[in-house]
Amino acid sequence: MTKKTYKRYLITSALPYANGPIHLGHLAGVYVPSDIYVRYLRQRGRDVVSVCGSDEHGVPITLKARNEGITPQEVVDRYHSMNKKAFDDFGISFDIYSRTSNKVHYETASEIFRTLYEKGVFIEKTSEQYYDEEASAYLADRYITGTCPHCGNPGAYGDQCEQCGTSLSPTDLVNPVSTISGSKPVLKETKHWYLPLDQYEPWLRQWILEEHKEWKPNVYGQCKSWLDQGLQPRAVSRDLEWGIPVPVEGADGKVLYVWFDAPIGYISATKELTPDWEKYWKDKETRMIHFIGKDNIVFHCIVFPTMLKAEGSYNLPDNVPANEFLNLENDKISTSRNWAVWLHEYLEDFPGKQDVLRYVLCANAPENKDNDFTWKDYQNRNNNELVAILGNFVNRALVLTHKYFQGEVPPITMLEDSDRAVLDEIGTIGKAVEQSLEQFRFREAIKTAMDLARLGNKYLADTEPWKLIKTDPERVSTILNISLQITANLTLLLDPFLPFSMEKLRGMLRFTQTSWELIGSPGLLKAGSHLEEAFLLFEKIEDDQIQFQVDKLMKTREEHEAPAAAAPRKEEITFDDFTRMDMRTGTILEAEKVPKTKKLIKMKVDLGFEKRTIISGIAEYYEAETLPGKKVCVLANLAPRMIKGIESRGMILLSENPDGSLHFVEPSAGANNGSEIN
Ligand code: B3M
Ligand code: ZN
Repeated sequence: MTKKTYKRYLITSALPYANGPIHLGHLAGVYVPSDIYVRYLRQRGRDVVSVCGSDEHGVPITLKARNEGITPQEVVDRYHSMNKKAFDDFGISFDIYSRTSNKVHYETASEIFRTLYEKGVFIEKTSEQYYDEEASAYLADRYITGTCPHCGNPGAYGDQCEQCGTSLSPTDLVNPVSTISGSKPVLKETKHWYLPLDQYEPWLRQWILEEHKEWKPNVYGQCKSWLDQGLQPRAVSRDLEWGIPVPVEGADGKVLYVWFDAPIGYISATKELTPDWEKYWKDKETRMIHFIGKDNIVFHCIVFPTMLKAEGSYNLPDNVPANEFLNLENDKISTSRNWAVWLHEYLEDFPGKQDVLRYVLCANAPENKDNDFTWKDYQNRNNNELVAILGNFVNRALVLTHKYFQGEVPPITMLEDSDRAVLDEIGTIGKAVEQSLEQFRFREAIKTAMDLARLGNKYLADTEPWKLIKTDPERVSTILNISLQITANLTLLLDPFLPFSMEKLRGMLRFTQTSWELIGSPGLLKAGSHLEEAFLLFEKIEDDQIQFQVDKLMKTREEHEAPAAAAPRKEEITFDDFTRMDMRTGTILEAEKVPKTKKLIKMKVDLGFEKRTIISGIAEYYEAETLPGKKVCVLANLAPRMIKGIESRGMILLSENPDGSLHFVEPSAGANNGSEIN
């Protein structure tokens, strides 16, 4: 466990899908924390390797290719180079940014699959899966959509409902539809290989729940809930064209499931980086840590460890400090709605301000719960913290030294008790930051590190060298020496968080050391050494720059939402098509919330000729108690559907606003129950 001392570290960061650019949610959740941690370890002189790369398989990539009419390879080539550059631009200092279309990755993933296959780990099973007869293709994961059986979301995917977060398999969907052709799929037999997670459950319980109680509560809790629900064998192959072919006999047209090959990408990347890769993966004295977002927890804590355990020769992760999600201006970040701040666009609008974003995303990281990024908060943290606290302090220390001592570090003439207290405090802050970083508490770490700049400001305000210079220049010499020592310590302490700015600051100080162990040691800057000219590390961000960003987002919202509400978006139908719908007026007699669901209300509706049970996803907008007596319009000849074990017969007509809110379509007074609507 954590108390053990390790010889070396292997840090992995989730491999982003190469189907789109990186946005600030990715950065905040995974890459800023992993980079801070890696830079910190390097400063401590640890043997550390940081690996990442593009995840180039999976349905999201083929869907993107299909939408744009290009090949999957063209998609991944485009986004691999774009994302590699974005990470580089933001100082995310991976030792390697690889990709899962590499030869070495194909070999590594195939080899691990074959080892498990030969060990008899997999279960081979033939089952019925949805098949699109028009497209002649099996429909896995996101190739199929339908209604979520848990929350009634009509746009749930075959692998997950994004509305309620439940993980699904295609056969769970109500009214499944192929996303390739839009047709209704049929069930057809196919053979796949399954990883029997259920057999590993006792071991997983012991390993996670007993031996890794130190994992973050959000991670531990999610694992516990998976384990408590009972694990099922999980298919690790798919009937798809894009992916790594299943490397055994009789597997034509089948590829490895993307979540089988992607985490192996960490291994392949290490192989590509160094011939010494095995010591990072197999030597017990290496500590492996996975940085990921919360949607990847099950794969990194349960599935991948089971694969590694079954293989037998690899290390398991010692910790998986997953973060929650970052929202943007109170709304979920969404690629399809373009509700995001893309890294490349940020840099166009704020050139040179990588550290500001790194700072804000760390200070406000979604460490234990989802969090919100707002441009206002970005501006405030820049102006009130980076400019007013950090920038202001180091600038005063440097400028005053230039002014009173021609840019030469003045000596300490005599230390007063208050000076000693300040010098001691540097070491104390250093230790506290170290503690926070070791426990993956990055928000706490950056806040404490900034306390050193706060201390510097307070020291200058208390000692007022600008007043003393006329009467007691010797005292000012000590004060500025101490202020410059604080500044040098800041470069050490803040380097993991603000690497670009600290490099500049080291330049101004002509200070070249970076070792973490030096924090708090006396005399980092030698008296008599010369400083470079001072310039401002941070600059104020004005209201109009922030307004520009907010307006840009608001414009996006209008573009994506208003037209969807206004323009007709279904194809023309004939009058006959219309008359096939048997629509009636009715009255709600009874209504009650369906237990354990967020949205569903079960109603009994009087249609005159009969009373029907109908389930509707309206609980977020209407209280069940208020519904009896309400007149409604009902599509009466809709095929019955089982929802949460209840048969729903018919559909109540609702209008949906662009914000998703639902409103009853109500017949006016005088309409009887059961009257036809036409
Ligand atoms: N590409 C999923 C994601 O971006 C996936 C991570 C793979 S890590 C091995 O959320
Ligand atoms: Zn759902």
